[in-house]
Amino acid sequence: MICLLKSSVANRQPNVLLMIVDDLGWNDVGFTDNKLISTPNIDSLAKEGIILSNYYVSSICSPSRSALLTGYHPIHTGMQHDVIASDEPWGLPQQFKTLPQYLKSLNYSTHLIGKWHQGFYSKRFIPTERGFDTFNGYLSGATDYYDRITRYGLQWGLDWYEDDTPAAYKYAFNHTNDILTDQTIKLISQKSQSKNEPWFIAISYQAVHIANSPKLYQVPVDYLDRFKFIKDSNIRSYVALLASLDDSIGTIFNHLHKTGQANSTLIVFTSDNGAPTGTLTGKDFNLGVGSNQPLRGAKYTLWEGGIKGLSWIWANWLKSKGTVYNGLSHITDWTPTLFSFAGGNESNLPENIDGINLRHALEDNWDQSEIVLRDELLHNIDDLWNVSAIRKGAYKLVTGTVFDGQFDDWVSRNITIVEHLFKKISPSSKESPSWFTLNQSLYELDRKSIDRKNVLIKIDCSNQIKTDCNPVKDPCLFNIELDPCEFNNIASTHQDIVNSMLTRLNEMRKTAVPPVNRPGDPLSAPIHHEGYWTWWLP
Ligand SMILES: *[C@@H]1O[C@H](CO)[C@@H](O)[C@H](O)[C@H]1NC(C)=O
Ligand SMILES: *[C@@H]1O[C@H](CO)[C@@H](O)[C@H](O)[C@H]1NC(C)=O
Ligand SMILES: *[C@@H]1O[C@H](CO)[C@@H](O)[C@H](O)[C@H]1NC(C)=O
Ligand SMILES: *[C@@H]1O[C@H](CO)[C@@H](O)[C@H](O)[C@H]1NC(C)=O
Ligand SMILES: *[C@@H]1O[C@H](CO)[C@@H](O)[C@H](O)[C@H]1NC(C)=O
Ligand SMILES: *[C@@H]1O[C@H](CO)[C@@H](O)[C@H](O)[C@H]1NC(C)=O
Ligand SMILES: [Ca+2]
Repeated sequence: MICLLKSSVANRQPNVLLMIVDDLGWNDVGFTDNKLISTPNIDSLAKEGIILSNYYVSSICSPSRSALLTGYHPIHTGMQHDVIASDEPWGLPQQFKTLPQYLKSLNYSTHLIGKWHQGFYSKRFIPTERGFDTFNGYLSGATDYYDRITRYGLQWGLDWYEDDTPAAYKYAFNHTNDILTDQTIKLISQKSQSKNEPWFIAISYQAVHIANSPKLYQVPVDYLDRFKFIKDSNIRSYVALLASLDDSIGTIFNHLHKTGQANSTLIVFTSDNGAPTGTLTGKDFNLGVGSNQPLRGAKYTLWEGGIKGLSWIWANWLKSKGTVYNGLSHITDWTPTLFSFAGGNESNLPENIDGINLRHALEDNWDQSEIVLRDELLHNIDDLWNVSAIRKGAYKLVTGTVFDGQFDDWVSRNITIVEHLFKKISPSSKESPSWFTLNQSLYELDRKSIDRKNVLIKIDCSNQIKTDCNPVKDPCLFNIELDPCEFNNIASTHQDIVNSMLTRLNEMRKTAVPPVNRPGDPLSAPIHHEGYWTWWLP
């Protein structure tokens, strides 16, 4: 009986819409119970879908996206150290099959819209050579939100492509968010004409990354005007950029609905790393005014603020909609999970893939006290920066630090907001376009779920004991379940656990491959390539 019911919902391969948000902090969405940030479209889908409350990503872009795309931990692909700078001749090694390649083997059409950041020095590394049928976006890690120009060092160059064709001029002077929304909507419309072919669209937002450093955020004027009452101009721009991101997600969801495809589409939302907070703490790098509050650390660090990701999944047919998945999960899990949702047989994935298929756990809302899919999670081992962290059950061990510990603290973003003004411009999730659609149409909405307390994943760290931790000198140990904000280093009283976790780290270190990083090459300079950042080696 149960089998029959299941097959009736899964008789068609679902479309997959993957939404990747860049540098989004834990405290930058409403569904973590933030009272000062409003992301009503994201929140309605999150609350109506399944929130992954113990989800981890890498601390920076290129490693995180490589893990998302391959299902392999960055220590196993050579992507574990730093990001790919625009002038550096390296990228995600080709021997690793990508999620779009797996999905193509199941007859999906595959599309990437937005940021790549997995290497482009040779044409072999660009999205259309790595599994995507089409690509519309930029290759580097950060770029201008309007003029399509990417700066790296002293070099400036254009960076926008349609597949492998330079297309910066065609898209110049529109805001990236508008371009990505518009392209996604066009593609979704096209797809509604060919209903039998399942599709995979990855929309990889530029928001809420900074533009070309040291320039921070660029936002359409009408959005800025909405937030006039926020005094700090960087924070005002950031909040406005978040609002435009949220609107994009609402617009895209409603377009799925209008074209009759929302019912047959699985939506996955993920951040790629924690927010950089350098601007808030007066630094001149790791710039940004995002917030990981109340978590410790920021982008680049292996503290929770750098690696605790934001993720949810929504599909109308999921029986467990409106719940929270509390099991430990990792960004590598999406490749096997989405392959499985798409009808793939796990035995066709490489045996040594690191990601775990969460499909059944998500679909059936497994009670984590009974089934533990993942008890251990390696955050990273980076022997060039001498930093590592690993999780085992509730415990987390941290060794070393990056940038001399400059981002090891708890950073609070101080938004002074006039509450009644904020309420006026910030609709609750129940007033958002996504909610309107979910509520008005026949999406089997569980009306109780949106209000249910347990869908909030608020982290409370008040009243914590603080114990010193100097991870450069000695490993620090935390009980993340009791102390999610890493205040209380319990290494000295739990030496046995420290030792066994160090042993485990060393075992994992032996399975690591050397980082594939290579130093910058002056021949990459756009001045040699008609003003574009493009592939410059065979
Ligand atoms: C993919 O399409 C081919 C050709 O139409 C077909 O033989 C094959 O069964 C399809 N594979 C899947 C997984 O649907
Ligand atoms: C790009 O900007 C032009 C001029 O303002 C506008 O007409 C057009 O609709 C914009 N395109 C998108 C995709 O927003
Ligand atoms: C998956 O593949 C294995 C090995 O080919 C096979 O034994 C198994 O029946 C397949 N499972 C499904 C659900 O098709
Ligand atoms: C990492 O450790 C090695 C060996 O102790 C040392 O030579 C190197 O300078 C360290 N690197 C950093 C970035 O601290
Ligand atoms: C936040 O800003 C207000 C007003 O400027 C100030 O009174 C308060 O001390 C600040 N709080 C923190 C934590 O910086
Ligand atoms: C979505 O599918 C369900 C059946 O699973 C159906 O009852 C509902 O009417 C569909 N909604 C829309 C908007 O097509
Ligand atoms: Ca990022």
